[in-house]
Amino acid sequence: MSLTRRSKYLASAGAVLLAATYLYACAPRQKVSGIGNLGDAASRTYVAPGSYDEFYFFTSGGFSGQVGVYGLPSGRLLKVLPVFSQNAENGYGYNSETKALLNTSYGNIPWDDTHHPSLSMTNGEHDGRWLFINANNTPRFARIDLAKFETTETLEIPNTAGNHGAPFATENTEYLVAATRFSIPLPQKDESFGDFATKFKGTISLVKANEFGKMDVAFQILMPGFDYDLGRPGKGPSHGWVFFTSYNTEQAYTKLEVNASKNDKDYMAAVNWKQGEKCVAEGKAKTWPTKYYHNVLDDATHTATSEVKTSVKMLLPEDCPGMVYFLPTPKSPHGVDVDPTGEYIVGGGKLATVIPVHSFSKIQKAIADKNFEKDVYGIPVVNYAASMFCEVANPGLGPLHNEFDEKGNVYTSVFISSEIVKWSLPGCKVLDRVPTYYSIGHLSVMGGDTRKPYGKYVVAMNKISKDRFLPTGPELTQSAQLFDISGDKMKLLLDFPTIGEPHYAQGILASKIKDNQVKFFKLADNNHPYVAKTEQATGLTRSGKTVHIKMTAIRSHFAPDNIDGVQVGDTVLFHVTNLEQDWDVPHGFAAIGSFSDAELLIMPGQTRTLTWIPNSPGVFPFYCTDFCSALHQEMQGYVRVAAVGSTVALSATTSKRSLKALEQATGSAR
Ligand code: RUQ
Ligand code: CUA
Repeated sequence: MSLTRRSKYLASAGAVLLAATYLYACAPRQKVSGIGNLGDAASRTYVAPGSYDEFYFFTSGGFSGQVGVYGLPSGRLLKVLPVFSQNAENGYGYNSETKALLNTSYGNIPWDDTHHPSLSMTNGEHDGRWLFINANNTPRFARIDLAKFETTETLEIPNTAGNHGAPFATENTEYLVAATRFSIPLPQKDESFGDFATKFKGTISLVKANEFGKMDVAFQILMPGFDYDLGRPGKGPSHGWVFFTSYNTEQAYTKLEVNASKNDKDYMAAVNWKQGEKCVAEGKAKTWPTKYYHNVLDDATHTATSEVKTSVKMLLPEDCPGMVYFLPTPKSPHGVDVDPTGEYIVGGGKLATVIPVHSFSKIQKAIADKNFEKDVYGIPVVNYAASMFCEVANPGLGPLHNEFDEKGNVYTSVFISSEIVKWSLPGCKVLDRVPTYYSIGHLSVMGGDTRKPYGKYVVAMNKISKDRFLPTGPELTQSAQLFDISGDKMKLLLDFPTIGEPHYAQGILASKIKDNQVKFFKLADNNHPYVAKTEQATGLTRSGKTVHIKMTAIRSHFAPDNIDGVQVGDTVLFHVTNLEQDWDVPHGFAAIGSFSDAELLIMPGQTRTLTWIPNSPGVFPFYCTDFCSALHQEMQGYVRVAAVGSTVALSATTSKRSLKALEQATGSAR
């Protein structure tokens, strides 16, 4: 990692801790740490050829806008899923079928920053239906269907800037929660920086997510102008609540590294969303005009369309008493995590020297007793001592995030001292610590955010990989490290590189996903307006300067494969349907000089469209880009392009004779 990037992190930690950072984060490397026996580590992560990993592990791609899918414990990369980015591997976001998934009120955005994967839940356990993830820069949520490993729905979050504390799922995926990182004038307008404290606001959003195609903002809560960082819904007894950390309760708007680090404690917001629901039902929310996009990929047409929404329900805390409280929390808190029992709410403080643990039952009692220190913008602030269960001492420097195992242990990532600290709940005693290489951000225990963690492994997601891998120019690979947590002592098993920056990740038992896979799309159900379900149904039509070509692909030819009558400047739309009805037989399609969509990758039973605009006369080839059979290299064709005004009629042919030969050949090649 470059010094610039390193100094960004350091700056946030403040100058005082700088020396310590260098001392710890750059401590001389041990080759292997915490492992008694290397052979044992190797065998623990060895997944023999032909065998499967026990877990799927979904990593955020960070600034790549994607999601990485790994197998654990091997650390093998299985797939890169495009979400908030165009993807050159499968044409996502380039072709006209998927482009709309990137639509926003700001326009079509080809690339964003993803942070927190969140698996859908039933009864507080991962159910394997969907994975959600946020776009941080232009606030959005996405739904990834885990039967297809495909992004199928995106929703813009209005009245928000910096969609960081998101999208964490409640116990039955009733809601995904979100909070603004950057407070802004709301409704957005031109205000002076000096009016930050009075005119700038934050929001908390509750987003309906439990039904495909119906994702929407249920309601928003207008909050004081702090920076809200991360959130976690309650579980069990605390189900119905969600907790958000905030920093910059100083409400600084310049040089935050100094000006937002003054208060000894900031606040954690405790939000009773069931109370919010009630107030909305009683008509206490205001209707705020706004504009945001909802984009859905239709199952039958394989095409995404956009809908523009024009208002949200906004709740003001003063109109809904009992909905929002603040819990003082030391110091510039970052992570907040709720333990599997739902009783303990664990904060992380970037500049804290302890790990603060709030107790849900104590919070409830303090609220009932009105045990408040004061009000902040009309929101009651619970007495620190009244909600505090314990402060874990000796947690390392800069505790950030916590995950849980099935045995009552907590694993805390500690950024500045670059380690994982294991401690007990309710004991609040540090039990073990292990160094990470280097500068850990998030960490993830298998099932570690659920009511029933699987345990077994914790993965450290590190900000710096420095000398751990072969160098690759100015930017080194991002990295994760797998630790065994089955015994008393954590043991490092494996380093593995990751795609993009792995902010957070979630591991789920493979058995919850692998048997539900869609193997191909049913051709009979394909309702794309330009589908051709047989070669007889292919054809060409011209309307003005636009030429539609309905085309099919099957091992190993296109129909038609000779196209005549196209003219310079025509917009040629190749609608290619993959006729295969078998698992793992995509076909590719590329036409020379296609400058807008470039290529297609078409799944069995699916239709995709390539836009092609010839700018000179000639005869131009197209071909299949995915090695699909012994005669893949024969899977090709030509378009003949005449000058404007030519009298050559639009026509298409597929040579019957060669077709037969090819069918026989590919049949035997299968
Ligand atoms: S957080 S910088 Cu998930 Cu620790 Cu984003
Ligand atoms: Cu189809 Cu190669």
